[in-house]
Amino acid sequence: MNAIARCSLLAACGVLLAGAALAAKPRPAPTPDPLVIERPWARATPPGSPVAGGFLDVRNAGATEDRLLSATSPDADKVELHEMRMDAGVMRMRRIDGGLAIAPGGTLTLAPGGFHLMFIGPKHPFVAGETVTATLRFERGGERTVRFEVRPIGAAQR
Ligand SMILES: [Cu+2]
Repeated sequence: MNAIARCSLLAACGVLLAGAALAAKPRPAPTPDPLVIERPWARATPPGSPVAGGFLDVRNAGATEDRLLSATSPDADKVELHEMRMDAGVMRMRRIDGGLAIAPGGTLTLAPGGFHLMFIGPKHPFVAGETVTATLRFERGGERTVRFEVRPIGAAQR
């Protein structure tokens, strides 16, 4: 008597077979990276500039909120998350502590006039046509090292 025939004599047979079928199913493929970094670029600096701006979009294709916490760069003393906004008719910049949320299915946009990465103390001029590097740290997604295309000083494009 083979296993299935013997099993059919038992009241629990259906449950056992269902369990065996589940166990035999292939494992799901690893979840694809839910964070998609798009259009990273930085603005070229005039000589001696103490700061440079970095911009990008982070799309969260996952089902769970993530958060951009911080960044570091080999091309600058440090990198901060900043926000520009109008305050009583004056454009002001402030540092953001605690990171920036990226909703599931949403996109965090870092662009001129809004949120941006501030490269503080560039170790060399940021020259249009070259690239600079920063490692972004996310609450869930871990670290991503991103190369930013340097665009001319007047660049406003995303
Ligand atoms: Cu800034």
